[in-house]
Amino acid sequence: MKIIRVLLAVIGLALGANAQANYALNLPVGVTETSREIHDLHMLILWICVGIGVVVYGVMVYSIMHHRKSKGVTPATFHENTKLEIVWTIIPFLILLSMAIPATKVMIKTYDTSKADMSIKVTGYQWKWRYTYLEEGIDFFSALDANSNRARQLGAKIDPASVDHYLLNVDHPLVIPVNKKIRILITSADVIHSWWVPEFGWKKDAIPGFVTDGWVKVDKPGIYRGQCTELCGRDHGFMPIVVEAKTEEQYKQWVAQQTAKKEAAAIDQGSNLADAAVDPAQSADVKKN
Ligand SMILES: [Cu+2]
Repeated sequence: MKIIRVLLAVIGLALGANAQANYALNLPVGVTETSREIHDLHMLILWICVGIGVVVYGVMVYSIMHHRKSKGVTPATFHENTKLEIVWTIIPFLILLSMAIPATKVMIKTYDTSKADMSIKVTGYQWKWRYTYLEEGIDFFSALDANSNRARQLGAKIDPASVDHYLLNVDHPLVIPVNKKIRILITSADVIHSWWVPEFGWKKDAIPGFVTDGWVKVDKPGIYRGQCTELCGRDHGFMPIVVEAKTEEQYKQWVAQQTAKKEAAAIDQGSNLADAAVDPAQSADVKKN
């Protein structure tokens, strides 16, 4: 009866896990068209495998039960049955075909980064991400947020459970508009990293000297979290990814804010340079040096 207790415990765990929002046994459905297609493909292949399992184990168990020696059954002695061999070659071939065709279709679609509305370059660093918006000229680093960073320090007397999205929050999230095809170019400035947001359905390695690409078209606004998923050194576990999908209107406002900030910073720097140029004390210092 121990086995029944173990089985019940496993079922209980599975049900309990399902109740928790951030942990599920199955592949997430995700928030993009391709992530949903990948999920459907996963379910289709799972059910095909379940079907094969039921048939194969069914035949096996039936044969063991009904053709056993104790019942006085004697083994058949035939050799090479051409008809049977053709059948058991054709059936698996058809099954493989029924999985390969939809899988290839989805794969071709996920790799097709053409006709994108905009492009963002993602560069992995030890241990943060850099996002460069190729059209808008926005460029910033995205690192672990200060609260998580404080709580993770050795000897920090902060309960990680008290930190909002512990180790899954950043200072500057990647902001994208919804319903736009965004081409994401991924590379690295040092070692191999990997950019992964589970809700998008794919992940891509960030390789120094190479640019890999993928695309997303998110259909509902929200915050989607991910992590670096290629062991990249000491702080690999501390370079999360946060993507904020905004409506087009909100996205435009965000771009305007970022551009204004950048211009203000440029003017600031420009006036500092101008000040330095006209400041006689400073120019005298420069001459002395
Ligand atoms: Cu990493």
